[in-house]
Amino acid sequence: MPKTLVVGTGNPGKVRELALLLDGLPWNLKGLADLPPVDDPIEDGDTFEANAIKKALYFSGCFNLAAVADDSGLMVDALDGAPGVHSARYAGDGASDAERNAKLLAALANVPEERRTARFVCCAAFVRPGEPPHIEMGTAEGHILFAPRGHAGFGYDPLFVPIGHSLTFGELSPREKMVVSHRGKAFRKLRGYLESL
Ligand code: ITT
Repeated sequence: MPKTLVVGTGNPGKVRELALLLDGLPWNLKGLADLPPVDDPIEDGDTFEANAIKKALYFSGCFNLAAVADDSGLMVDALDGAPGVHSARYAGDGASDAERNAKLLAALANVPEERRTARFVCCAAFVRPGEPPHIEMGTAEGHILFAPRGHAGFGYDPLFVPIGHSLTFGELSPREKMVVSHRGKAFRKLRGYLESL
């Protein structure tokens, strides 16, 4: 009988990507929408690793099941790595993706193209009840445009062009994005670990 794996994210964009990345594993995937409602985890760590582990431990504990979670964000060199671990709340609680993107463009208004380098970072964490967490990292290097392009994906995708591409993450198909994305890289490694268990 397949074991159950909680996919611990409340972000619908991540839910779609993790469904693709974890498809076909011998685990019965359960999203938070398929489970009894629980409070949001507290994400007060200073690093992607700390927050990913907190989320996976929290959801594993809530349901007494194995759980995966991801903590991720965009690090912009000209902003000393901001928004970083604060990417989700960069424009305040309850702000939209469009508001966060507008705030990022305003912060970079005077930054020329050659200094608009950035990277997405993802830490994927897996926790089984009673076992230590297992984490995997992935990064995607690229640069930030002067205006959004494309409606695929979520978050900062319309502003981010991965290195070696001319299209943004918002213009690439979900599968094309996964080939080069931070989340694709982290979860392909985690997938290998899950297959080895
Ligand atoms: P969960 O904690 O419920 O998973 P969240 O959106 O709060 O959802 P994070 O704390 O990891 O997740 O915040 C990550 C933010 O970084 C996310 O809300 C986006 O704004 C941004 N981000 C992360 N990965 C991204 C991606 O692939 N494309 C665009 N933006 C991304």
